[in-house]
Amino acid sequence: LKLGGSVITHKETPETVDDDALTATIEAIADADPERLVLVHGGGSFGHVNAAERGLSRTAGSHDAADVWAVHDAMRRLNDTVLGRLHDADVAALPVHPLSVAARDGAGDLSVPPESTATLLDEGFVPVLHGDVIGHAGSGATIVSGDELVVRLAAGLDADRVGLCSTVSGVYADGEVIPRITDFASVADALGEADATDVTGGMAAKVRALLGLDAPAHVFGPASLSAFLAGESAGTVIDG
Ligand code: IP8
Repeated sequence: LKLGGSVITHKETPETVDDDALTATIEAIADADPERLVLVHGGGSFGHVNAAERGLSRTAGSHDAADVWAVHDAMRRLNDTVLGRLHDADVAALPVHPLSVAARDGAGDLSVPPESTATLLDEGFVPVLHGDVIGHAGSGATIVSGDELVVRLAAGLDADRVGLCSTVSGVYADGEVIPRITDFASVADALGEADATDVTGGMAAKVRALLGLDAPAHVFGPASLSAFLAGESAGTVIDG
């Protein structure tokens, strides 16, 4: 389950957690008490400002440890807050920091070795990853987004289901949430495709990546989180 940064932070105020939204989200997770759950959260008002100030993106890296640390530190502090709240709700959460496990090769391809997350999961813990900075061959360190981590981990862990909880209720076409997407061609027009150039994590790229997974992915808003955790369909189901 990916929790979008805009769900758990106030996006317009730097480094501010949205307390009410985070509490509601964690209550939904604690109440559902799923048998196996991996969480990934985005940055929202954490991480992105530092990344922009220091010129870091998924492709533009830095060899300056101070740049890399500034972004990681912001994301780690948000992760600490999320972890603390999960513990308060008796969820057995433990952090997995992508900086320490993931990397990009010289072509920019991401690898997220799943062993650490898989073992924690098998042992009954709830691993919690986050958007981060990671080593990038030839470029120092670059940003990895929560969405990228979800796609890689879902494949690496052979996930049954994937959930992407953000502030939108699903994937939209003509002002309506599309209930189900089974192939890209049927939604390309609605998503305003320009996929080859879409490196910033737009919806077209997201849908395409999720269609490539074996597991169905649900894209939904916070109001549908409990339904998703209960095994029901939520928002748009992307199932290639
Ligand atoms: O919000 C944040 O992850 P995202 C990544 O999922 C940063 O894009 C800026 C460290």
